[in-house]
Amino acid sequence: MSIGIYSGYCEVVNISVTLTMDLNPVKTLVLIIDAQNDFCPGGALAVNEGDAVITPLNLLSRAVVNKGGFAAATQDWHCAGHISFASSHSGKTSGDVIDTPLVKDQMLWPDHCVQGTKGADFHPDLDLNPVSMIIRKGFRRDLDSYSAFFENDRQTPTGLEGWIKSLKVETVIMGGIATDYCVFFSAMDCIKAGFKTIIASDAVRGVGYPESSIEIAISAMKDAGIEFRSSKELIDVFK
Ligand code: VGL
Ligand code: ZN
Repeated sequence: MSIGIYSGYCEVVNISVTLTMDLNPVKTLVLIIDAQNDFCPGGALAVNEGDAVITPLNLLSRAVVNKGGFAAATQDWHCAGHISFASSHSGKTSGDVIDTPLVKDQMLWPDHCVQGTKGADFHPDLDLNPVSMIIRKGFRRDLDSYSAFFENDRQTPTGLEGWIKSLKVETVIMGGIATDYCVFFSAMDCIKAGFKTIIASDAVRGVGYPESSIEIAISAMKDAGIEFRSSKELIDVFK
């Protein structure tokens, strides 16, 4: 009798795991966030092991696109003198936080991802062949953008949401840089827009400033219903 109850419980657990990973590739998008030179070792805003996201993202986007799904990439794309650069504000240094006319609590950064520079290019090993949409953000001088969906005034759209919805995509698998900034804001906007949102857990790396920002971002994403899966686990679904 008790064995019967126990096996019933196991079945329920198994079913819920299967359902979570039952992804329709045709309704799935891999969204690659800011896999650019300036966020990788040697770059202007280098993130520890930033380049480690490239291989799992290449494998994921290829696997999903081969099964009829989609891949898109964001590109941080600032003009020289951008408002998010500490160098644009006298007496300020990167890591300082200021209020700007459009954004309260804007963090200041070293000059990075300046349009047309090598730092703004995608990492040379990133496979752009499966990528059918590149969305550039943060190109207005007076407005920064962390999220792939809305700029830092939280109301100016990038247009990505409409593109994704027009493709009837339901699930977005996300990875890239930085876990605690552009990935975080993108993933939070993504789930808010109604997409099932999954982070490829081994395909993200974070800035880690201020202290604990990566851990805080991950727990806030989990609280919001965003799932975390290894890229291998995700790729296996599309085999
Ligand atoms: C990013 C800081 C400034 C990011 C972009 O890609 O996470 N972080 N610009
Ligand atoms: Zn930026």
